[in-house]
Amino acid sequence: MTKSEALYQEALQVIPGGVNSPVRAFGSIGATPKFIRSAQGAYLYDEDGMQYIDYVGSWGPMILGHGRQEVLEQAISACRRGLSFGAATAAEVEMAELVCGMVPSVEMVRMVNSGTEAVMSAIRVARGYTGRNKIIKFSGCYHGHSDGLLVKAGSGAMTAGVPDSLGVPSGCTQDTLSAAYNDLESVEGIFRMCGEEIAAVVVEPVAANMGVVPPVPGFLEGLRSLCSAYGALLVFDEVITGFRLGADGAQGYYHVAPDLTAFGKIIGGGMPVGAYGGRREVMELVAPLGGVYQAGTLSGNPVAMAAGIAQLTALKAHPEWYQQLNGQAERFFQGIGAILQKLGLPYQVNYVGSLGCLYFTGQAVTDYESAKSSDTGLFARYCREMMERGIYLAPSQFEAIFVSMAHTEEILGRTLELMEKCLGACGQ
Ligand code: HOZ
Repeated sequence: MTKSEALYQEALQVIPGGVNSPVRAFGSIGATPKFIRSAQGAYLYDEDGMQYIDYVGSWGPMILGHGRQEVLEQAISACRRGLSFGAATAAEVEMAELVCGMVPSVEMVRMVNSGTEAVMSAIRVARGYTGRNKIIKFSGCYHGHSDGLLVKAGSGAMTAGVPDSLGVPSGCTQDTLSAAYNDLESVEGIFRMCGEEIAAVVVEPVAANMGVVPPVPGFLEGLRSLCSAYGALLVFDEVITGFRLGADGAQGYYHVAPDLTAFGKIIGGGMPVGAYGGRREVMELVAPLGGVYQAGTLSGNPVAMAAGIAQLTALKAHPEWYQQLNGQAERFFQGIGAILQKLGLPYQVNYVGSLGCLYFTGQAVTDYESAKSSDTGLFARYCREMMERGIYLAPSQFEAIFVSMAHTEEILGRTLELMEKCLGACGQ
């Protein structure tokens, strides 16, 4: 028995499913989790000393690669000054100025501890601002695990086949309306029906929790127009795309400005962080300025702020890094396409910037329904093969491949070679 297997057996006794977040259980690919001991650059190392090229990157934040010196040093020196004060710090001001400076639609920002909290709070603000209750979300988009948003959710909920969770009172979801991603008409239909009651449209500008589904041209622009026409707020969930597609996230990439944006993960350089922000007149509703209550002892935690500031400062100072990363990732994803062509496999590769997904379906993937057409059994086999060869992929068809700055051409090339072998093996 490997150390990972032994740890998993132990974990099963005391942690539900042996893990602290469902996707990590590897259940959907018929495997057991690798217990990770350390990480450096593009690599993860498990408790058995196995090395893996990491395409999860802690589900997004490790855009610079693991163990970046400038991030570690700032975090360690912040640790020495104190782990938590539950009081205002200069670092919070610096972080807020950085975020507002990098993302033009964000004039004020509030730090929280996770993406879940960020989206949940942004929606509360939207409801407080508009005085309305209903929200529109999209099937297959995942916005964390708050009650009102676990409706046709992507990510782990989709993998586990339970996109609506037990334990969520129907009262909590009665104001959550679902539309189809990339289908503006489905949104227009809802607005026509009850436009005066809609507080917000919340969307992942690139859906990255049902694999990776880019918005079709006009979709985000259409949402913007509908929200403006009906007096609803447009909320972008940029937990995955923020500071990843570019310094100004998906909203800069697609040139569509939301009213509110939720951030997560990447904003803390790997520490537990989230944030939400947007137009000043809207954010001024947040307590103690306004009547929308939201609070947290660990919000703006000094260690998290230090790591996040270091990462964002580096990204801000090097806009060319995004060009480099996106270019490299594009060649990688095109390389996957070339392998599929060579092997005569009809599968689909979707990508935007350094986010991508290989779907085991012959159908173009543009929404939840088409994403679900992927053969998850085949994905499971492929994923296990890759893992055995030292490539660490998210153990779910419905998560993204994350490429980081630490993935050199050589590493990406080596991955493609192994991928060709695995896809060849799976096709037989
Ligand atoms: N919600 C994350 C994927 N989109 C999974 C987080 C985790 O398991 O760490």
